Amino acid sequence: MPFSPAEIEAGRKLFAADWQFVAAAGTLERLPPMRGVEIAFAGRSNVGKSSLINALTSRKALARTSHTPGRTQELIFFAAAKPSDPKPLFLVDMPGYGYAQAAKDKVADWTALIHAYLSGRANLARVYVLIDARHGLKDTDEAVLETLGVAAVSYQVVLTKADQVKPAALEQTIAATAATLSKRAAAFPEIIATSARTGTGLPELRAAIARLMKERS
Ligand SMILES: Nc1nc2c(ncn2[C@@H]2O[C@H](COP(=O)(O)OP(=O)(O)OP(=O)(O)O)[C@@H](O)[C@H]2O)c(=O)[nH]1
Ligand SMILES: [Mg+2]
Repeated sequence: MPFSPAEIEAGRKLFAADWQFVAAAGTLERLPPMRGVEIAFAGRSNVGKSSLINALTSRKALARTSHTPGRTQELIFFAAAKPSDPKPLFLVDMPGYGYAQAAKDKVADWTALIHAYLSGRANLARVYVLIDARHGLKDTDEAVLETLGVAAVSYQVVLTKADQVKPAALEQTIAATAATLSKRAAAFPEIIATSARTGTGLPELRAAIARLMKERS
């Protein structure tokens, strides 16, 4: 899905807005009303979800990040401050899954919340499933892909921390991940490799989201 210069520019513009915190929900009951278009960022704990949202929106600390896993503990909703927009775009930062060190009941609560949100949100237009470029797909990722597939929610895999691997290894991980995804109908076949640190892949990811918004308008 190569992007035209016009699409790259549309992505840049979409994300040049003034992004703001809107809501946080630690339980399903506290979710904000369904409105506009939501795009969620899911992935294992510490994969770089919050960092990617900050990089996409060019905000250093919009989403809270940490080098220790388990930083994001609620579903966090962000929106561009454009009050007149009839179909606003919301970015949703999710708690991480697969965090072995956290208390068992907390992990169970987060996992239940993640799966319930991902399978029951009518205005969830796409999920970006983040995978660490150093590690590739894990079993806990497959469980999330399964949930998304059953719920027929379209999703795309984004590799994170691409700055931490050599180009040849990155190509290998992309190929192996694409092979696994080819069996999954709800998965986008293309994989975007990103780095929140260097900015690799960010213009393409912004353009992909702008394309989705255009399709939805
Ligand atoms: N080298 C490198 N480090 C990154 C990148 N993105 C995130 N990190 C680091 O990875 C760690 C975790 O980042 P977060 O953005 O907090 O990860 P998260 O997925 O939101 O984690 P939880 O909220 O705990 O699930 C931090 O130390 C970041 O600095 C990247 O592109 N490159
Ligand atoms: Mg986080």
